[in-house]
Amino acid sequence: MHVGLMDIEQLGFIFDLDGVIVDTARHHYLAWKALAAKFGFDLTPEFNERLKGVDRMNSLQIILRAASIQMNEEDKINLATEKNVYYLKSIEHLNQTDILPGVLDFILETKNLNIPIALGSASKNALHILEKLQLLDYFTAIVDGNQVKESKPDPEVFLLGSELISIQPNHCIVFEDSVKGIQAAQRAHMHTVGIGSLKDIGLADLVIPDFLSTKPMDIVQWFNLNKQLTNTSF
Ligand code: B16
Ligand code: MG
Repeated sequence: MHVGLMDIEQLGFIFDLDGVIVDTARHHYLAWKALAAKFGFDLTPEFNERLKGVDRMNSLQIILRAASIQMNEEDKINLATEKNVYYLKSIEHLNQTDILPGVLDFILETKNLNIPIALGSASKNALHILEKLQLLDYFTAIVDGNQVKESKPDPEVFLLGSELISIQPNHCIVFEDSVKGIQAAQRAHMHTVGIGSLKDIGLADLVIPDFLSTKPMDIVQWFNLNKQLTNTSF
């Protein structure tokens, strides 16, 4: 299929961070699990799927509700801070070798195609993590948990990303590992690529297991094919 330069220039890629670029999703899980164990709640991997992509305070709220625990605001803030201290300690030695397989090449090739790249993460630690991974320079725009009021599945984080890279939402492709993140992107009228298994992330428009066997050009061609098939404002 022929893909014209104009087609590429109209697209923008928006990456989630935790679970897409780096496996910090596992560290978030272990930190919450340790905290929940303190009040006798067994936080399983299945339950953890509900926390992925959700900001810190809302994640705590979901756990407390499931454990039937009521708490005042001050105690909640202290618990969330405790979780973050645990989390930051566990990612202390994070470095460029922790970037998930295929991601660095995918980002480099995206840059070579002149497709603008934004980050759309719920994390307030995103800048710190991108710095550790030495990835900061590749992003045209970075939107994280410090800039938005609403947590995914609200579309705010992705809409701001699209605005900052000056690409209209329906020409943005979001790479996400969480159900809440895919819902946020869909509410923003963006196209979604789920990273993971069909079982966990099947509501995405396209699901890939990782970035090893997919190239940015494959995504551009997928976008153009869908545009032709649906003949809409895709
Ligand atoms: P923090 P993402 C999200 O990042 C994580 O998926 C979620 O598990 C975490 O609670 C949230 O960030 C907040 O992170 O405590 O570092 O501010 O997946 O949107 O990049
Ligand atoms: Mg994620």
